[in-house]
Amino acid sequence: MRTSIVLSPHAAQFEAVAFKGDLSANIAKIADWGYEGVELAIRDPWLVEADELQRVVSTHGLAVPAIGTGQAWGEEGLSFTSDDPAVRAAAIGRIESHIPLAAQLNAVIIVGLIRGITPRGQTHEQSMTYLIGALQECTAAAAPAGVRFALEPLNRYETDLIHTVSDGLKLIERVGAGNLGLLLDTFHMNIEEPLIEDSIRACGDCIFHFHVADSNRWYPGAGHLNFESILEALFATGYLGFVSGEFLPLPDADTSAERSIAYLRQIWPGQQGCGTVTALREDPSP
Ligand code: LER
Ligand code: MN
Repeated sequence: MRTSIVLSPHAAQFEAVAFKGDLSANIAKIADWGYEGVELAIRDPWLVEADELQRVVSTHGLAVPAIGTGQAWGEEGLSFTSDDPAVRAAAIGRIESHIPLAAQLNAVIIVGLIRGITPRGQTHEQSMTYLIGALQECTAAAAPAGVRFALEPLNRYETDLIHTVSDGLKLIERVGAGNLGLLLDTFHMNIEEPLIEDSIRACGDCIFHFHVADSNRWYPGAGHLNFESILEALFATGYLGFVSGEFLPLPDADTSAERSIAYLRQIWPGQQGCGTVTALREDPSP
């Protein structure tokens, strides 16, 4: 298993990101704890200096498996499904501006909340038409650079568009691009999927990235999800990517990051020491 954890190189409002800012210091800590990768949450690629970023991650031997883009919605309101054509064009432009950085870092680009929420007075089908068009445009722009996109099903409390693996797989079919797959997030899956493991199995080779958080969005091991069987199902699909921690920085960022990797390594299928899983489960209360 290769593990990564989400880091935003700049300030960000989204809460389930353990590390924000102070790039060098955070990357050094993440590498020291044994992570092999760092997932970057970037609002606008113009905010980061790509060569310096690459230098810092390479110095610490870390890969960058994915770039998260949702801050452009959360902090600027950019959306693929806005009823304002200028906002839709800006969202597409912003996502396309991630392509050179993603190519340089060999990272997948995440499509989460940049898809937006259906505005009042617009039909769901109209939003889906806009979403499909935006994804067709972005995937076509990225294909020559070999860059891939991972669409993340999100729970119903965050958006009305694409909640489940089934929704995601249907969307991929309608977009019709080979460089579009899914990002599965155990936090959202716990809310939306009938059975997480079955939904993972249904994806086959469409899983381009994977987020882990427990049922309460704390680090894995702090809630009631069965990560032994979830990871077993994930790797049975042939998934070779990263298991990326996206959880609340509780009881604090460092503790959550350390407990997450310790727990995941204990339960890794085929690894010795599965009998100690119970001992690693700790009371998550601060
Ligand atoms: C982002 O990866 C995510 O999981 C969402 O909850 C963001 O809103
Ligand atoms: Mn996620």
